Amino acid sequence: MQGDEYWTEGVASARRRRRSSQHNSNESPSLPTSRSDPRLTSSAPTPSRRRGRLNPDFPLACSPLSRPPLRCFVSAPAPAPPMAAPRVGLLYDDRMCAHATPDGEEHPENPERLRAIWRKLNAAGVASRCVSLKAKEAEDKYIASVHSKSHIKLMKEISSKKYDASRNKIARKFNSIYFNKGSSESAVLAAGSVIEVAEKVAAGELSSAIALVRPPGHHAEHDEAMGFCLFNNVAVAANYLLNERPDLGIKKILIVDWDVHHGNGTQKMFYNDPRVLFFSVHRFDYGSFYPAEGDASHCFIGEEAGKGYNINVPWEHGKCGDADYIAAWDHVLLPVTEVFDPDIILVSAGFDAALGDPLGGCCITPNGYALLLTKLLGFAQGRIVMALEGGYNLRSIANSVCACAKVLLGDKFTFNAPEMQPFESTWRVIQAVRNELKTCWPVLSSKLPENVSLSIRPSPSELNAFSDSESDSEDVAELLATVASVNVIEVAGDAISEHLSKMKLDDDNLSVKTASRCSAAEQHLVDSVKVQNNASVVLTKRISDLSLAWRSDLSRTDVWYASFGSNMWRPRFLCYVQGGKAEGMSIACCGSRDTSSPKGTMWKTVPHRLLFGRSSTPCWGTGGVAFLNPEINYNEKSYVCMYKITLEQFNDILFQENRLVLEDGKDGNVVYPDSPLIGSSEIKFISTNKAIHLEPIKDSWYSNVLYLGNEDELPILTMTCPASDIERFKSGELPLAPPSETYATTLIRGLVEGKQLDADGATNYIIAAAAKGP
Ligand code: Q9C
Ligand code: ZN
Repeated sequence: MQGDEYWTEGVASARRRRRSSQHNSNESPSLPTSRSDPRLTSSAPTPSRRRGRLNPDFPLACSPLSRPPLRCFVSAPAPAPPMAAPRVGLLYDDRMCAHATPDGEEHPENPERLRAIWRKLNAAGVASRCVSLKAKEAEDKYIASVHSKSHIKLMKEISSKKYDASRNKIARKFNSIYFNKGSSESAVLAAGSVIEVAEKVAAGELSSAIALVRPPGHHAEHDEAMGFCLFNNVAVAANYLLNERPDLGIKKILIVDWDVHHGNGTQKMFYNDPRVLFFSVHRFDYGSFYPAEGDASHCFIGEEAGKGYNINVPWEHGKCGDADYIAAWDHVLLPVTEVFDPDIILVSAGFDAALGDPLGGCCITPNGYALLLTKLLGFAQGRIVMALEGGYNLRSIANSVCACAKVLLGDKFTFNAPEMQPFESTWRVIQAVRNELKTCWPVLSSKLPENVSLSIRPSPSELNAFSDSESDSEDVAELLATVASVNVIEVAGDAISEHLSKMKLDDDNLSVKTASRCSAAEQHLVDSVKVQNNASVVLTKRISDLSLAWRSDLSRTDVWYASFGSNMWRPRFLCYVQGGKAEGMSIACCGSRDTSSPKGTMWKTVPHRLLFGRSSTPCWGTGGVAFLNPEINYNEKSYVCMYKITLEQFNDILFQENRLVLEDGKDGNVVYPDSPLIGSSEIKFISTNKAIHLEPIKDSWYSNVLYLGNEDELPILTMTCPASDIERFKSGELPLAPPSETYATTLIRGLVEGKQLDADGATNYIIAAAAKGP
């Protein structure tokens, strides 16, 4: 089996079947893509033929790179015999909602988290398919296997009357902890509940189980509450199985901690214990991400007998998604798990790496979680216990848990490889982890194929420090390798569909969605979460320049922003306002400070020539991007879609277009430039001079703001290259190139959905512009 790619035939063929129909439905019939039009891609390398998605011979969830073969793992769904449906335990109990902030202050770790998940599981008809379980208190002696006597005493007494006066003060002594009168009971129930389900799964009474518990546990240390965690629920349950229940035959436990934060508590509790393989994948951000201790690094591999039984995969940044996690699974976790051969798997299942989470910043989709879990089901005879840890976007956690529950219930999934690849830093991290552990786990000692290093997208920082290294990017696009991801159609949440219909989008859009990109639909979903969940709004962006006066000044002036490129497609434009990615985009936008929707939309044609120059972009890969020749040319007629937005928002779009928004690495904060590029005086200058060249960003591609006239007394502005660049395009100093397939598709979608042209007309319009040059 070693070195083979394997999966069950049933899954494989179901996937193959789904993939072919999926591919057809991927393109709406009225929208031709450049894929169907060779004229658009003839001179740019087209990676699509090489994508696993289009190649029925490539196993999904595997890198399509064929030499040398990478080991890929796709496991069977539930191993239950055909007649017997898996018995999936689902533990939910109101009593764990008692733990809340003492005076009703907003907090991301609040009781609504459990209720939102529970409501979703019921609405989706999932809860009724599970074996319902109620919470159970943990006995002190079990908690004592990981916590000090004094810690147990304090946690159990903190809610009592005698602490009424000192409770808050004690909470403040801990890091990120609150207590109220319900905390003690909730904490004891959370730990006891994970014991309860773990015991039933270990005993074979249940096939697998989900414990919806709070407070979470993985940050809690031997003698300390921390990071919203009071008792380390998963660690308590693991020790219970190992120490208290030899009768159940559990000798080796794998703990998979996919919460976005490092499971510091759990790591310490089993650091020299070879019976427990602790695997944590988390944001590390070079040591700055919570809990911001160095021991989250990959160098911490365990000690003494436990050496090699602690595995950290520490992301360097906060943008990881399905493809990155799947790469960590395929190239670290699963090979080791196969050798370790656990008797049961406990998942510290935080969902704060989910798309839309206000604390995590990552973008795992429900489908992504479904595949991560599916891959685990192939081990330990499918004995999996999921215990909730973090996860703070109510909608995201509800959909993600629901997807996981369906996986455990054995629902058939179709996994579809996406266009997204892991970040370059993901390969760097994975390679470093393998290196560190290869003496302990020889299965990790093979070198990752060199080509893997090309199946990457650039790092976020490289993208920020906008470089013009076209040849590298071409290689990347050349090898647009689908290192793996999924599209679990069946898992598409009802809430999403519900939302889609509200957004007047066809439900079929769901089938267009691929998991590792934040599709427009998902972005809408995230938007609505922001609107509905005030806590999320506050936490989503902690921007350092809130107080800057220019923002409030410019928020009172409206302008029309005229887009001639991909922003003509509204969902893509909205990414610049609300943040995130629309379908086809390989990197997410941070959005504007003010995320309000445009106050108006209007189409026009302008007397400027559209051209496609440069040869690759961070977002769209190989191929040119649209520019408007700043010179008026009455023989030309270019379409622009205008959005009425504030001048503040226009500046935020300029910042994003020119990659001036930085991330400070901590908690996903973004830092905008502290002064505007276009203030009121620049507006005045523009309306007389028709254009302004932005000297501070003269080397950026869109350093030229053009004035295209007025519409209801507001200036129409666009951003393009300076006239000097047009000369360089003409001389050949700067390359001209047709748009990439995805970019062209986006432009065409904009024009078609904006009702400016029909599909053929739009395709021809783009082709003609690409052919003419400046
Ligand atoms: N700058 C869990 O997800 N954040 N805990 C503190 C201080 C604490 C997260 C931020 C995050 C704790 C279970
Ligand atoms: Zn967390």
